[in-house]
Amino acid sequence: MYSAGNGPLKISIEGNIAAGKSTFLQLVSKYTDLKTFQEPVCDWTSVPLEPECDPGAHKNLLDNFYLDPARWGLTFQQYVIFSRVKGFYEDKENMFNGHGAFLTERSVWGDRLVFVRNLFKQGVMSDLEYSLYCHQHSFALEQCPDASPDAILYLKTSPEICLERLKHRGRSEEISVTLEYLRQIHQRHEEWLVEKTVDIPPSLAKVPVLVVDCTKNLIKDDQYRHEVFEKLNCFTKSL
Ligand code: DCM
Ligand code: MG
Repeated sequence: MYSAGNGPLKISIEGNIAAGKSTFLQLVSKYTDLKTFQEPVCDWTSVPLEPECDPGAHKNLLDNFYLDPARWGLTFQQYVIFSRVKGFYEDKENMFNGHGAFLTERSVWGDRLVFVRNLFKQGVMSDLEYSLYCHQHSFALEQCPDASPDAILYLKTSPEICLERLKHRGRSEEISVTLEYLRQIHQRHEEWLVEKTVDIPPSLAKVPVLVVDCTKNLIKDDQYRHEVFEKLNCFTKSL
């Protein structure tokens, strides 16, 4: 079992948009005693404006991002990192209290190595923007090493199924998400977590990764869900 010299074990669930991460976390909460934390998407869809701007008003940054990624990509991704690190500080007691392990939906590394790297590779983020982001990201992690995961659970879902699930959940901001974009995000996950062709710091390269096929429906298929939870149980025990 993981010797928690620096607190409980933090497992990050990584995976494509609408891969089934939130559903998986709900199942984990229902069937195991592991603590879970969902991604703070509502922080991104409702950013409070300063009283000087428009008292009480909120802006939807996720919407801005999807409507104009070149204009809002860097701003949005900076806010994503900020909200994740802030969450670690604010929830620290709750997160780190009395639990041997907990699961978070995505991590600061998925943000950088999947989404930001993709924006850069697609030419949506410039060299300067990408470098600014990486400098800030590295500094934020030096200040808050707790935000880095100890282990990763990669929910691997085909981009075609992600698109079906995305349409089914019907988040209004994501109306412009295409199969092509989901394929890019899938490929960035594969390069990082399966092919291991991305340059990453040695501390991250040591982090164990469990890959779980999430193309099958874990809610409907009881036997498969049992199998997956058994795998997860062995994985957490081996850490
Ligand atoms: N998202 C993003 N960049 C990140 C993290 C998330 O663009 N670094 C987006 C992808 C989805 C939404 O936020 O539109 C989170 O949804 P999901 O729960 O499907 O991952
Ligand atoms: Mg989610």
